[in-house]
Amino acid sequence: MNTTHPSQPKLDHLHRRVERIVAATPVCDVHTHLYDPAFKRLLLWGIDELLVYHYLVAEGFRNTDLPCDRFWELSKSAQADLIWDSLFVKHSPVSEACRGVLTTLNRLGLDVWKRDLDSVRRWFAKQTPEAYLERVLETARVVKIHMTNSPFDDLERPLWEKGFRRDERFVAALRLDPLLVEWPAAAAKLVQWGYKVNESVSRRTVDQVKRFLGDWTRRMNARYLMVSLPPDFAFPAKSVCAELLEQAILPFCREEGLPMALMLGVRRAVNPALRMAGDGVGVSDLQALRNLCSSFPENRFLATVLSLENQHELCVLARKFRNLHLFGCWWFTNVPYATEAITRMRLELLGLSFTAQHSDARVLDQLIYKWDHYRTILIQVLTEGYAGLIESGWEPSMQEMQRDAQWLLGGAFEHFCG
Ligand code: RAT
Ligand code: ZN
Repeated sequence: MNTTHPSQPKLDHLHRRVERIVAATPVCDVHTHLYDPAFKRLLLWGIDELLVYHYLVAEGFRNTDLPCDRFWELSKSAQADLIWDSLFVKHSPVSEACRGVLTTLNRLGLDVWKRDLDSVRRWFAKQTPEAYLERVLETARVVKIHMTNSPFDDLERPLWEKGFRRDERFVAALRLDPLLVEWPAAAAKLVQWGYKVNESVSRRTVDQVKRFLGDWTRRMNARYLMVSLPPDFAFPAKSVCAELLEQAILPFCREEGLPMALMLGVRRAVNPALRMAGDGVGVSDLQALRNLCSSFPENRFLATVLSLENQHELCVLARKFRNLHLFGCWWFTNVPYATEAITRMRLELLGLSFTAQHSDARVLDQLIYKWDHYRTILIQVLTEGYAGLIESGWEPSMQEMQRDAQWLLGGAFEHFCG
């Protein structure tokens, strides 16, 4: 009987093996804010974009007395200078978002230790968007990118309406926040676009919203629909959000066979002066998600939660409902402290039936660090999981480990979405 604890050399060997496998496994990134290159300037990249990422802006404001308004009046490169100075020069850049910039530059072969922002800028000035895209995808080993696409976004809508040649690596996801959380302003837009809705959730409104969803799903070839919701989201409820979800969106998803992604727990504009950096988090009442999963077994729900406090309850919920698929460690939980705990908890409670991570990248280059840092965590957690199996007398083969890594990094998601 082979039940002894694996020896240290055996554990080291296992770790190296898992490391090689996870490093080589291509990622299907299930949620980002990146755009198909046809959107030109909407696909952000380069050092200044990296430095003015809203995760860093929030941290930068903690180290300066500059009034918020003055910061927003500055040019992008002046904002980037300020952030560089306050977060990288005056203090060691140990936060996850700061370290991310360094990992990215380091993996691209730049000498970050020189602390020379000008030379970094000169390096980026020599890159072309086309070649740089290939380089980043190759370095990050990302093969498919899900975008976040909103018909309510005035910058992206015109190109969708005009049509363009798609890059097949960039997959669309239809984002519906304004429709569900900014009614009746969204109703006014729909009317303007020729959908005859009224402010109440009437039969006609429901039909017209479904027509709107159909038009945009087809136009984008969207893989799933998605919304982010505040902690007090309730279902069922006498709210436009709950009623539109029940009467228009979920029936549409059922008819079209599309999953609905729910991102729960964001408190928007906690500090509006920080603009995009001003959103916060709250603990969600997951009773709403439970009600959705049990009332609509024919619907498939993708879910992620922002609050650390909700993670365990979410895992247990996923054990009860196979129409619920968990994905990623979202935003404020995308720090090693949390990703390690969340990934381990999911693995121990759900086995491999979840999608380990999404990058949420807003700047192309961030794919490099977000996946580099997460792979390190996944290697650690998987190694421990396999060590436990070995201790129980079950030695996983190389092929089995490769299969598992593929599953966690996109395979399970593709399977769930159908
Ligand atoms: O992570 C982020 O960049 C946030 O600003 C949000 O975009 C969040 O991920 C979302 O999709 O709402
Ligand atoms: Zn996002």
